[in-house]
Amino acid sequence: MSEPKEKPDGKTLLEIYRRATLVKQNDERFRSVIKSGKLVMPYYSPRGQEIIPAALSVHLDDDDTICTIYRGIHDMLAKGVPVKSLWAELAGRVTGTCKGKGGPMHVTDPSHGVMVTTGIVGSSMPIANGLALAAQVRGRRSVSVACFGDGASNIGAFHEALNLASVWKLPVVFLCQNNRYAEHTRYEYGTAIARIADRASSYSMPGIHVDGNDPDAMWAAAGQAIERARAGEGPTLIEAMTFRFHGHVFGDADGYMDKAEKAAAIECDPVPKLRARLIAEQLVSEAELAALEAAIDKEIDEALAFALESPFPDPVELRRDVYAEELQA
Ligand SMILES: Cc1ncc(C[n+]2csc(CCOP(=O)(O)OP(=O)(O)O)c2C)c(N)n1
Ligand SMILES: [Mg+2]
Repeated sequence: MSEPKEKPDGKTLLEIYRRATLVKQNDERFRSVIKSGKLVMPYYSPRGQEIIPAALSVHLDDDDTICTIYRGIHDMLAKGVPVKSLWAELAGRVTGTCKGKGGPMHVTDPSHGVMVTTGIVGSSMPIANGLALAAQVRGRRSVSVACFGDGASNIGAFHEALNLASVWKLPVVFLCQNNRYAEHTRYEYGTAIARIADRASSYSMPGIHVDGNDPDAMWAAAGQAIERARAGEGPTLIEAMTFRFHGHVFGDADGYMDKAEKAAAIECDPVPKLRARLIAEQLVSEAELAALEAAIDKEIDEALAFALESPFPDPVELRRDVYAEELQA
């Protein structure tokens, strides 16, 4: 597939920055709150990967769906899950998107198209196919996006899902966020092929290998794949190259990561890089960006307070929304 040539306009670029900054600031606060002991939970930082969902989600609306993974807070925030209900859910409170019953590993918010978050590596893809099939059967124009990591592309479900999506021309985008590590395993140790995007040819669909930290390239790649899906032409595999700034899970000492490679990636942090570009291209002033960032911080302050003040679900909720009504005692 040829490199897309189109670029986002100034307004879209600013919106990509807003979404990426929300993810970055939210992540920084989350890690400090966990460190302080105010909240206790497993946390998988998406820091470093912000541009991918920010540049993807500006093409999507609430009817479009995503299925994401434990490291999917960036995907959820960019897709529009309200910060307050996200924090409440992660803290297991009744005011969360799933009334506190999903918790950090299973956030779901259908009103904003976040249909499932899963800790089972590879399982976002067949579920995304199901949502795409539903849209196809109902004649809707919505697109389904499966977010997953590089490690997940070695799971059987990846191959099964790509094959079926291609055979049925499903309106689905397979978005692999290649952050170079699967848990503690470097990419080269676990994956036989240099580019995951090349696997698309086995399933007769376009494969796009893109710098996921480049907002222009990521926006164009996502737009091309989404347009193809909406036009009924079938799925696309996007491999978005990025880097995970922290260890696999909060508290992981990350001694297995290449220190020089990590330092170089942090040096090229895509969020401040985009910030500098917005100013250099005179799309926005320093003061306007400072105001935007302060407003995001305030939103996060309020979300934290809201989550901490909210009650845990009543024990009676344990079985509610779990079994079909008729089967409840
Ligand atoms: C089916 C399955 N196998 C193994 C695991 C253990 N596990 C959790 S995360 C992970 C690594 C996945 O890496 P990748 O797909 O690259 O995603 P990333 O965490 O880098 O975003 C593994 C192997 C799991 N959760 N599910
Ligand atoms: Mg990975």
